[in-house]
Amino acid sequence: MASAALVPSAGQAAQLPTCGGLAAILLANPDISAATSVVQPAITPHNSYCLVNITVSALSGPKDGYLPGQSQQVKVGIGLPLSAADGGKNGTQGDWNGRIEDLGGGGYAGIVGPVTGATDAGYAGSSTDTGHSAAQQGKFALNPDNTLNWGLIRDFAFNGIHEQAVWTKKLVQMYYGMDPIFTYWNGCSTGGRQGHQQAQKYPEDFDGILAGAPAFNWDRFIPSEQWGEIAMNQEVGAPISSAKLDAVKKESIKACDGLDGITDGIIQDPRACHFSAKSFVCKGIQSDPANCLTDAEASAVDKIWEGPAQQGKQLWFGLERGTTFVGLDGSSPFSISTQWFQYWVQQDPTFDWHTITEASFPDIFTKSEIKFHDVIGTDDPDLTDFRDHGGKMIMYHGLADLLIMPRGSYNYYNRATDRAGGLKHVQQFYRFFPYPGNSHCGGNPDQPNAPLISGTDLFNALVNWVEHGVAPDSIVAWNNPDHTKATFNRPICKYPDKLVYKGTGSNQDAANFICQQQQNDDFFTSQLVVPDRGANNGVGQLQTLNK
Ligand SMILES: [Ca+2]
Repeated sequence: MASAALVPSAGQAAQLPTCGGLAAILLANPDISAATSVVQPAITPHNSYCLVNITVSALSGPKDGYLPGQSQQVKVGIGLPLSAADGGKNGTQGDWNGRIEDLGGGGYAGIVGPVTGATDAGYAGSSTDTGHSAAQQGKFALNPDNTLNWGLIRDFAFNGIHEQAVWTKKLVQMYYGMDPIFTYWNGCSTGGRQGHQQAQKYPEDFDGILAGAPAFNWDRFIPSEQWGEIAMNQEVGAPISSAKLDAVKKESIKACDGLDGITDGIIQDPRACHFSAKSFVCKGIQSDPANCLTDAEASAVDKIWEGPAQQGKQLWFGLERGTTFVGLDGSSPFSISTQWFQYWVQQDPTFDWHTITEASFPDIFTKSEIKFHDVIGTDDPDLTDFRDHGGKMIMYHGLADLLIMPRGSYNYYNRATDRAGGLKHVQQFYRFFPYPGNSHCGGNPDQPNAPLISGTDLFNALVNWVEHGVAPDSIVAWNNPDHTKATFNRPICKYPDKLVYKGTGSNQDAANFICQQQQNDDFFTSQLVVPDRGANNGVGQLQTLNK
């Protein structure tokens, strides 16, 4: 449950430090190696707030996994709505609404992002670079002698976000003289993995977690991001042209749009779509060769959709049909997975991914899993402590995500369901909202009628669940961020509930749909993957949703 609020008396409030005074107090702490604290002026559309930048250096040297003489350098930026002492007056204390909203990162992190998304709404909010600079991309993990820097890896995987949570809370206590009433996490992609990491490893830290398109299962999905390039290299000898990939993507949407009963340009559940690129092979002289595929190209595209497998057993998931190939299967591979192979798995900056074949892929996939599952897999399905703490978590994922395979989210959610004792138990504290036709963390370029992920609406639903006990069964979404310009709005149903058209009225209006409650997921058996060799903690075993 949330910490009890302690409202400072007038006398206490008078003794609280101003923003400018926080840095000196912070620098007296031996774990803080750098600190600044400066009031940021209001610049339209942002309110004025106090920005505290700190560097946490609580760990150092070989005993903590760093190089000799190297110390932890976790940078955290913390935004604090102005306290009463700094002239704030519109909230629980000054301009502060009494709550924290910590914000997640993207990719390999490395950036202290803006915090005005939190402060403008009255929240104290923060962001961390997780201990390294974005300029290094994935290279930070490898020391000059090609050994792994486990200190920096652990900072990226979990220490950085924990320090972010701890120090944001400390700053709130210092600046406002009271504990936060409620504490939230909000992140997508890497931020979605970080949210799950908090729930799994630091279950007391947050009352509510919003986690989108999570980059969990990191040790398995990151190498799988390169699978398409490996398949194209082997089957075709080069990347397939973007025009051809675009054409076969459009064909897959056309083929599978109607499976859900409504021809609206949206594939409601791409797991129902089994369109094969072989039906898009050029047929004689009538075909336009730029608008169809060779046999070899069709074989590669089917492999991209099916995902990597070993002797017929699924290792990980592929891109969903209807998803653009430009993120992972362009003229050059996705840099996060290329660097993953070079700097993490092989520990060899000269490693050339072209040497990986379809046949050797399972070995390098397994190597990734064995080396990094425990540090960054972030797929522990046991959320008991988070549940017992009173935590609530909402996960969402666009079903046309061009970078992170949505079936990884179904897979984790099903494992968490099994561990929690069944659907009705897991839904008490953890709900999943799959967004048809949406891309990575939002957007719907290929299925433009698809109602969009709204981080704001999802976050508000989370707050309502945490603070008022209203568990969301559905979230209404629009296909334009400006709702007055939207042509479609639909409810997004919590998984595994089904969107059902009532049979009368416009099928572009949310009012004419219901979310039909389901006790089971018809497509679940298609999500099985081979057992997780990193931890052997239940992945791939048939689990029972229907308890
Ligand atoms: Ca449809």
